[in-house]
Parts: sequence; structure tokens; C-alpha cells
Amino acid sequence: MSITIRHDLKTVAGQFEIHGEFLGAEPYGSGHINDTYCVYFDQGGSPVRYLAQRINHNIFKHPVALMQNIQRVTTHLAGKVGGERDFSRRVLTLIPARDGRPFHQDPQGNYWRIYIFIEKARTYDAVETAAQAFESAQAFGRFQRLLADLPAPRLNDTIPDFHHTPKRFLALENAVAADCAKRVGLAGTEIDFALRRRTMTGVLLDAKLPERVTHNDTKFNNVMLDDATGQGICVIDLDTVMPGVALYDFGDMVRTTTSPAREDERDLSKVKMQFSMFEALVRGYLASAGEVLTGAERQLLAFSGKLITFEIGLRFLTDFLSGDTYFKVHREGHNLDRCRTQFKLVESIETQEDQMNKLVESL
Ligand code: ADP
Ligand code: GN1
Ligand code: MG
Repeated sequence: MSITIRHDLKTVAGQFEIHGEFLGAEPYGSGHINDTYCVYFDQGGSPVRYLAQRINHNIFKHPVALMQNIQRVTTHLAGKVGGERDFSRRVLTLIPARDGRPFHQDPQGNYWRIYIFIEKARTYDAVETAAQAFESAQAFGRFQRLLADLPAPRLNDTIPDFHHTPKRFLALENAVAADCAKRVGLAGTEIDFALRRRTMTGVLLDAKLPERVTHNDTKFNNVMLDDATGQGICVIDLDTVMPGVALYDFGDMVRTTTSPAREDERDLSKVKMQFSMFEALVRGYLASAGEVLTGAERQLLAFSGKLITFEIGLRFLTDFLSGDTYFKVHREGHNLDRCRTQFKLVESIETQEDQMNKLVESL
């Protein structure tokens, strides 16, 4: 097993309630924010793996409050699915640190957590079938529904104004004005595209939709699909679970689960909103969360896909112009490539929005 890693995972994992002998660790997954590792232990002669994460505390400024949210949410969900078959694969389970806390802080100030590894399931960076779209939307909808009765107090805001699109727009305008990485000249087309769409940024906020417990990062690769059945078995990546609007979640599903292309695809001809995928998302989401949605929320389902795609495009563009300080990048122009796929998808949604709305009305 290759061990080309920056952190001492043996020492970190040793701080958690895991028995057996440490075998090794390797970087894992393709998230843009945290550092994720798969950690192997020998337990009674068999290798068992765990999922360890270093929380990116430059982005999540209050890791303790964040872990408090995750502990409350996973405990609540575990109470709901406890009786189901195979329940330990249906909800993330935190391994406690040896001092009883749900995380460990290392001497360098990094915050770590370890989860049970969900076996016989995986995430996908790009959607392949409408059945997968249905399953993921149903799983995220169910997640929202099961958390609707989370007891008070309100969850902590792990990133304030995370989906406040007008503020994301303003951040782009500021980045253009500052041009601190001298890249404005490289992104004129994308900046114009964004600036022409200012009016849509306030629509969800102005609609005064109800506040709910939402996931806020419902990327297709944040749900694990069962290898054998394809079922959306477990919603993961809970850092941004906080009070929000249901449509932030549905919108991000449209963004990440209707186009066959990866988020950083350079051949933009591959990027498109596939109607069959949208239909599967709506059906899956309504099957699990439909009962709790208001009429206003239903009416804005298609719009939310356009808005959240636009919003994440704004964020990629802002980060490109600011010198790539937020999202992990793996090549030159990576954030600009990501922005371009988002804006291409916005255009694709714009041309199909009427039919998308008609479909929602018909269901
Ligand atoms: P990021 O915030 O960086 O996106 P994630 O929490 O989404 O990090 O984790 C990154 C990847 O690790 C996921 O896409 C998934 O493939 C894998 N992963 C996360 N949690 C688990 C788990 N408990 N069991 C198995 N795989 C997991
Ligand atoms: C980040 O952590 P990850 O890779 O699932 C980001 C999301 C973006 C997404 C774009 C905390 O999600 O908001 O939509 O990248 N998470 C955070 O791919 O900013
Ligand atoms: Mg993720």
C-alpha cells in the first residue's frame, strides 16, 4: 500500500478508539476541501479500514461547532434508521477520540475525525444512469425529511451565508476590481456572462422560503451508492449541514447530476442538462421529501438548479481571479475550467427551463 502522505496518520489514528495494529494509510477521494485518508488496521488477522479526515480549518473556522453539528445530526439519523437492516451503512458513524470527544486536535492545531468506512458502496464523480440520479435525489430528500424534527437548538452555521447568492456575486465583483492575481484578462467572457445575470441572484432569498435543516453540498459524489443494488445508501460530507433552504440541496443535485461531464471537463460540448436526469431527480426527491415541500418550493425546483449552478460557477471564477486560495486545484486554470462547465450548464438549463417547469407541474 502506498504511503505518500503529508500527515502522520499512525499517530492521529492512535488517538481514536480503534483497536488492532495500524497497517497504513493512503489519500482517498476527490473532495475539494478536506484531506481525506483511508486508514487500515489489522483486527484479529483481518484488515479493516476507516475513513480519516483533516478538517480544513482555513475554510471551516469553528471546527468544534462543526463537529457538534455532525455529532447531533448523525446521532439523530442513527436513531431513525437504527432498526433497519444494514443500518451501520446507512448513516455516518463517528469513532470517538480516546478523550471522549468526536474529534482530535493534533499538536499542529489540525482537527481530525474518523468514521466507520462504508463498505460495498462508492461515490461517483459523474452520473451514468437515470437510476443513479433517482437514487441520489431520494437519499438526499430522505436526509432532509429525517432531520426535519431535529430537536432544538438550531444547528451552528458552519459557513455563514454559504448559499447567499447575492453575496457570492458581490465577491466576484470585488475580485474583478482587485484583480490580485492579474487574471481578469484571461476570463473576460466568463465575467461578462456572470455580470449579465445579476437579477436572478436574489430570487430564492426574496421568495421567503422556510428554513429547514439542509445538507448544502449535495454533490453527486456526496452520496454513496450500494455496489450490489445501486441504492443511495448513505449521505456523506456533513460539514455544511446547517439551517438552509431545501432548494439549495435540490439545486446542487441538478448542478452535479444532470450533466454527463465531470465538473472540470474541458470539452464543453459534453456539458448539458439531460432532461431524463432532471426528471429522475425530481421524482426521486419528491418521493422522499415531497410531502414536506410547500407550493412555492415546488415551483422553484427547476430555477434552483439554474441558480445554484450559477452560484458555484461564480465561486470558481472568484477563486480563479483570487489566485486559487479556496478550492484545491490540480492544474493551471483548473478553477476557470470548472467555472466554464458551470456556465455552460446554466445556458443549457436556460434553454430547457420551460419544459422543466412543465414537468414539475405535471407531477
Ligand atoms: P470532501 O469534503 O473533501 O468532499 P468527503 O467527506 O466528501 O470530503 O469525502 C471524500 C470522499 O471520501 C467521498 O467522496 C467518498 O468517496 C469517501 N468517503 C467519505 N466518507 C466515507 C465513509 N464513511 N466511508 C467510505 N468512503 C467515504
Ligand atoms: C466543495 O467538499 P466538496 O468537494 O464536496 C464545496 C461546495 C462546492 C463544491 C464544488 C465547503 O464541495 O460548496 O459546491 O466543492 N464545499 C465547500 O464542487 O465550500
Ligand atoms: Mg465531498
